[in-house]
Amino acid sequence: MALDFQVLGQLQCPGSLFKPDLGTNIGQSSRSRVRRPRWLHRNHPLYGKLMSLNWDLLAKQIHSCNSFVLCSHIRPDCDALGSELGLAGILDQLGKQVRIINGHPTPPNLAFIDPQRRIEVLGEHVQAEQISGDCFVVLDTSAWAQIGPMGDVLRGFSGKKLCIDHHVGEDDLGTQFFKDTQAEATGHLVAKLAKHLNVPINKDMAKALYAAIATDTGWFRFGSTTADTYRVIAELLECGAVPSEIYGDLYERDTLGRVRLRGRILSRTTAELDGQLVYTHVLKEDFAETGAVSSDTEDAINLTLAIAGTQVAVIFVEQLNDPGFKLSFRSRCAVDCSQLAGRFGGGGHKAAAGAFVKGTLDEVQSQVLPVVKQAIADQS
Ligand SMILES: [Mn+2]
Repeated sequence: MALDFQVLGQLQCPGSLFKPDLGTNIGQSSRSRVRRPRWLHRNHPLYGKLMSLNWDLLAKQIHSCNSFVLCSHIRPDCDALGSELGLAGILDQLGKQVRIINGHPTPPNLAFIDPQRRIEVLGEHVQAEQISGDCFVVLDTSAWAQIGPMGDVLRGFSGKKLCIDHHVGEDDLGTQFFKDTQAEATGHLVAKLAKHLNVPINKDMAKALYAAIATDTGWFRFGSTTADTYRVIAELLECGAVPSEIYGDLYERDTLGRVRLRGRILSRTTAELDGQLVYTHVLKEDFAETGAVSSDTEDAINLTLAIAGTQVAVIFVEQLNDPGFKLSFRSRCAVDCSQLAGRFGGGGHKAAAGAFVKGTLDEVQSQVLPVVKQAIADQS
């Protein structure tokens, strides 16, 4: 995963992967972490040799088990789902039994990644007490909070426990860690694992792993993208991944209503302070008039970030049930959105946050916009 929700992921994924150069932990347990010397940057010719995850140990662990339970994080994204499906494909070919069980369902817009619908949901397709196996593998997270309802299953699991991930930092999950925090996506690690195990990547696996890597790198534009990214992507193309199909499945499935709502949001965009502050709004009646639904406003604010010079963006979305507006803040500068949102009883992260304010559009805007303008003035 990149962060809590997709929007944040887009903004913060590279940052979360590149914490200060304090050394990175690779393979095995947290007790045997390998420290990366400062001179050994990712592009150094010796990097791959010296810092590679302990593939032999991981391969050995996999060979020693017969039945597997795979799980990833809540609010699963393409890297979570694609890594699970890729690893399941590897295990299938090794003749192992595999179940993929997540704490949260696959979002409908990502269902294309799992055409055989083999990903199960705890409490929906399977109950905790029905889950057993020789080996539990956590993918694309190392944090209890992100494992969600599957956490109790992991705690109570009596077999081997492994974690394959690329996130910096980890909780004591009671797993052996196989991590490469320089990797741009867990999907890349799974593709490498296939190589180490000498298992061919079939078309379905290639599609799942391509989607994992493409989305976690913001379609190959984040700072986490490397020459090695393109190398593994080239291999996935040779194994049958079709980028135009995957892109279409991900980004060309909007409803007419969503597109029309987007038109209204864009046409109402207002800029102030020489374009540093950009804001727009959605009214209750927009939903019925365009045919959009409330989730269609989810990433609308990011459209306004495309305008050159935008430092802070705010969207005011009138709520269907509460008499007021949901605010979303985005910052591309020193302005801290969590502080802005906090002024109105909300919260979030530095680059993205939200709040709810009661009142009409005029009332809400006249409360909120001066505070935002002041914050922009204070940081310059
Ligand atoms: Mn990821």
